[in-house]
Amino acid sequence: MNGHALRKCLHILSLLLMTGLLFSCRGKGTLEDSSREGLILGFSQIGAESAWRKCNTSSVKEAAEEAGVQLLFENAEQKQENQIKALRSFIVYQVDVIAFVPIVADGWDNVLKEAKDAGIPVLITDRKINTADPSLYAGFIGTDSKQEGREGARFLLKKFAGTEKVRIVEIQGTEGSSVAIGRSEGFREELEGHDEFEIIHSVSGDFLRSRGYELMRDILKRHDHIDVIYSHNDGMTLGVLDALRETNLIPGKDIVIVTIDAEQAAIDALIRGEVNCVIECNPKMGPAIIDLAEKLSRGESIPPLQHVRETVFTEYDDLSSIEPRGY
Ligand code: GZL
Repeated sequence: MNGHALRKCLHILSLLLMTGLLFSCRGKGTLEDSSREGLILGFSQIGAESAWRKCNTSSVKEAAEEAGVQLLFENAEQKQENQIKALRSFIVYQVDVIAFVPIVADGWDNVLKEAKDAGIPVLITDRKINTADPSLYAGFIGTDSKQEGREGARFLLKKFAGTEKVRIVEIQGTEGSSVAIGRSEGFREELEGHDEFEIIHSVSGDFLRSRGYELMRDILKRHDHIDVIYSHNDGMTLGVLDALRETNLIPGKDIVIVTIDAEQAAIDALIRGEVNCVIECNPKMGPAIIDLAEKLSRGESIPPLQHVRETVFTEYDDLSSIEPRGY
């Protein structure tokens, strides 16, 4: 048997074992009886691509532990197909509630129909999905990415008031993700009618620091005059700063930088003057997710859409009072 066939068999065997084990430790008889332990929540996380994501994961795990919720946690390693497999395994296991971060906005209807048919409520968190059937999930809690984009544009409108020409480079997040779409749309909507602002280059860095670095080196070869970098997350911004350190350009002065997430490293860069505006995107939604999951497990309805509280930090603020970010 060649290596590929062996890997295939092992994969199938592991899936059967997982399903078998899951059934054996749950057993049909225990699903209904009162001896069953508390809420069982299946959670599919997209990966660990940024400090923000790692904090988001910790927040969910800590909140589940605090609440005595049995958490089945799956890391999809940036692949939608892994998330779909995870959701299907949660359905087989007959969890009480499913929660997940959809890495991209499209392609969820089929698996959500399977969850609905199995009578398992689904909570969507952090990123949104596109679907023609809103009955496929119980509700959403996460960040308002369009508002984040608007805030970035508002800062630039203030910073460059009266300037004739402002050349902007946009480094976007994961293509097809609701947050990259929202941050692009909100930013552009706010700049509408201000023709002095021109987006001269827009490219996806997939929320990764390494891509931010590689892209910035390439962009500097293509454009000899850049006024602003608008980066969809701090991880990519740190890569941009890595690249700028290899030049004689002074970040925050020669090139204005707007970034989103508000991880500690970005706040530190703001305090050093290397970054000009940091828009908070709050990853600490674990307690709210657990609270909503518990409501769903009791058959209660939840709000269809909830945005977490977020703020903006800029060079115009008193930066000495910013609380440690914790991520
Ligand atoms: C935003 C979240 C994004 C963060 C990135 O809600 O989905 O994903 O901005 C993370 O840091 O990778």
